[in-house]
Amino acid sequence: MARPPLIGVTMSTTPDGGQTNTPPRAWVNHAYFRAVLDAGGIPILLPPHLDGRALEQLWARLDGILLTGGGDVDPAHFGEDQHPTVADVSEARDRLEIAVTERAMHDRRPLLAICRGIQVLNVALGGSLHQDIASDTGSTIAHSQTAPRDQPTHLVKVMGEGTRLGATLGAPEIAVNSMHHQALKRLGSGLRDVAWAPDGIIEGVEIADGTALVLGVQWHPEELVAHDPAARNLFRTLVAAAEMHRR
Ligand SMILES: [Mn+2]
Repeated sequence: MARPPLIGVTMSTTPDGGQTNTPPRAWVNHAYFRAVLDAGGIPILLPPHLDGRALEQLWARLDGILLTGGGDVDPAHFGEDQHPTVADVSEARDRLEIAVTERAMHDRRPLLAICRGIQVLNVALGGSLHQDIASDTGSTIAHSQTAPRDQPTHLVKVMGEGTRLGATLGAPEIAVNSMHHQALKRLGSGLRDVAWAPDGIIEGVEIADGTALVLGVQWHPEELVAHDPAARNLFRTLVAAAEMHRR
C-alpha cells in the first residue's frame, strides 16, 4: 500500500509579549489531528518557531498543508493599524504561515485553510480583513458563537456551479459553526469568494484558476466531522489531492 500523504498542520502559539506564569508554547486542537487522521493523512506539526532550515527540510516531504484557526493576523500585513479588539497576535506564527502559504501557491501544493487560515491565505495573497465584523460591517449575525463548538449556528450559501468547494460540500446551503470576529474584506489576488453567510460575510474561497486544490473556509469543519459529511469531505479532498500531488 502506498504511504499515506503527510499533511503539515500549523499551530497556535502564546502571543507576542508573553504572560506571567505561561512559558512560551505551541499547540493544536485534537480535532484537527483527528480529522486529518480519519481522512487517511498523517499530520505533521509545523510550530511557529520552526527555523528556515528545518522548514526547508520538511517542505520536501510534505504532500499537503492545513492552516488552522487561532489568534488574529497582525493588520500591519495589510497596511492597517490594530483595532482595539485585535488579540493574540504572534509575529512568528504570521511569518511561518505566510511563508508556507506562498510556497504552497508556488509549488501548487494542496492547501486547506480553516478560520484564521482563510484569513492568512487572503492576507498572504495581498488581501485585507475586517478587523472586527460587528463594528466594521454592522452585521447582526453572531459569528462568535456562544454555543458548543460542534454546533452549527448560521447558514452558508455555496456557489455550486463549477466550484471545488461546491463539489466538495455537495449542497448549495449548509449550516456551520462560527468562531471568528474577523473576516475577509478585499480579496487576495487569484482568490474568488464562493460561499457567504446571510449577512454577506465571505465564508469560503478557492483559487480562481483551479490549477491546484486551495480551499479556505471561515467555519470550523474539524469540529463537525462526527456528524457532518460535508465537513468530512473537506479533509478527504485535501488528503486525496495531497496523494495525487505526490505522484
Ligand atoms: Mn461565520
